Amino acid sequence: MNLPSTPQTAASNSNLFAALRSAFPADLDAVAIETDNDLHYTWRDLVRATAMMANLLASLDLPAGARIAVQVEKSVEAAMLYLATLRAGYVFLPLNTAYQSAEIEYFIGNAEPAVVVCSPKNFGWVSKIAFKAGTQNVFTLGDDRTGSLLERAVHCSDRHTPVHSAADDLAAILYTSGTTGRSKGAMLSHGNMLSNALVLKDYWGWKQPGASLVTSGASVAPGGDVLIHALPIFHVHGLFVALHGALINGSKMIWLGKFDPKLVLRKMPEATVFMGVPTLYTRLLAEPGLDANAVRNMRLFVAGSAPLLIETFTAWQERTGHTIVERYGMSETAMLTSNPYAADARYLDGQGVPESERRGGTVGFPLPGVSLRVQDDDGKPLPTGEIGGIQVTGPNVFQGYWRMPEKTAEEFTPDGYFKTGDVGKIDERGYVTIVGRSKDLIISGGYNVYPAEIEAYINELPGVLESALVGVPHPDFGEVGVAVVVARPGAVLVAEQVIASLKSKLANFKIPKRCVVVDELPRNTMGKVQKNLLRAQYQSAT
Ligand code: MLC
Ligand code: AMP
Repeated sequence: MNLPSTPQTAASNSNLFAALRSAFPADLDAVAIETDNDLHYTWRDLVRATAMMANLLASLDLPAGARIAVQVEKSVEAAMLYLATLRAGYVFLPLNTAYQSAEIEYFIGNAEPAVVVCSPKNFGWVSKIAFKAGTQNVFTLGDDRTGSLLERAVHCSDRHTPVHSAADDLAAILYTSGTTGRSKGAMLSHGNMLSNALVLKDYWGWKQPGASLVTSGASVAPGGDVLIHALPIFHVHGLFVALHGALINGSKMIWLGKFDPKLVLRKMPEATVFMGVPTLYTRLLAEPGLDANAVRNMRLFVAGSAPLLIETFTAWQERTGHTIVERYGMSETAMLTSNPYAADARYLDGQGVPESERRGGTVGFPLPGVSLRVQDDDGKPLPTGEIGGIQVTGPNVFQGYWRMPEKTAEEFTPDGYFKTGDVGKIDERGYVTIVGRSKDLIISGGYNVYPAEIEAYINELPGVLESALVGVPHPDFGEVGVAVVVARPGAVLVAEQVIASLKSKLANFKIPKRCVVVDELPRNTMGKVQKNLLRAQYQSAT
């Protein structure tokens, strides 16, 4: 199997922005991004605006490795800020716009960013938190090209040479909540992300501008792939897989501020690639207009971030004639596995057969360069078909958790494999199937919810003795949280009030969709709460 080449020599620049920039088309005046409010950005706009923002960052005299924390609504300028941070050699720290003040306080206190960029409407409370934590520079950026960041950047030069970065220099920190309730910052390097972007470009057969593109129905002339970008840009899926994918191929993007199934359907005839979490696919399937004609120019549908139900996979095939490519990844590793894009003699299975089949219910094969194995709790490798913990290694695997060396050491095996916390198996043809998680995690609409974090908040509410949050199936979000709460002796708890009190404290996607008050939680002989019993009891609770 041939690996796409990654810059290796010490002298070469592994700066991710430099690599993405070198893939921009020769015609810099071609449209790179078209937005849902009809703005058109050329490749030259991307080059110039990221240079101006990089010069602004450089003018701030930040220390090497400075973190740039960003909590802003999705916009092209927000993506430019990410690229400018890479270009200037600093470390990007994206934050979900749903996070509330207590969550932001933790991230800023923990990461100690030198720069914080927030939405203009949040400047009051975010700047207070940032200044208290010692951050010197707080800018604003709106989703309508407003804010102090752009006001300052516009006075900076539009020429900038990307800094020289080594492959293991940090490029981003992504916070992933922890099983103990404390979020951990996963440190990703330029090399981690560049290697992953190059592998996916090849593996998913991205078609460059200029290529004549024959899809299942008609041929799309001759601009190459066009990506509908409908995901948020503060997590791996939207920020890395989708954005890097288009940029490293010089492909145009149709940029949607928010996922809207009707708008996606309207834009599909102009596009060839779509990426989404399973909820996006189920919401698209609910649109009567989704049929083979609507997707006639599409080449590739990718799903991930949460399990894609086989019903969704099959319904999509029946309605559109397209087979979704399901892939698997995580913040700590970017993409790990993918179902095959097409029969390709370069990618052979163990028997020398081209890997041509996209299998529903599986996440496909380890990507080139990724080594994936399944082990039991004692660290013994398991034979084909047996279920155990999934462990991985490869150039995409992160550098460790920010300022948590012990936690980092715990999550790696002595021979350098990262323990994903996912439970799965590998079949005789090499397909990986995820069957569950050893980490106590709920994935709701593609967002991770860590029960320990929510339980800690619930337990602090007046009148609460203890609580357990369990994930139950949900037709739209895949899985949602149900809070099971026990009142202190003599206290009266109202379920609706428990939920209402959480709303001001936690991001909206973390709010349990239902709360039930019970006399006691079921426990095993060791005293551990039996969440499996609660899951079974409340599985049709939402
Ligand atoms: C919104 N709500 C959610 C939710 N999103 N609740 C649970 N889970 C979610 N994901 C809440 C809202 O606050 C609201 O509550 C109610 O549910 C209905 O909201 P909505 O209007 O339907 O939500 P919407 O804004 O349309 O958002 C839904 C969504 C969004 C699916 C479009 O959640 C989304 O963009 N998800 C994608 C997440 C993603 O990019 N994940 C990638 C992670 S990277 P109320 O009470 O206010 O009415 C990763 C690695 C990898 O995992 O492998 O890729
Ligand atoms: P995050 O920490 O937000 O990056 O989420 C990563 C987790 O999402 C993984 O550890 C998996 O549990 C889950 N995940 C990602 N893709 C898939 C998939 N295709 N199927 C099942 N789970 C997935």
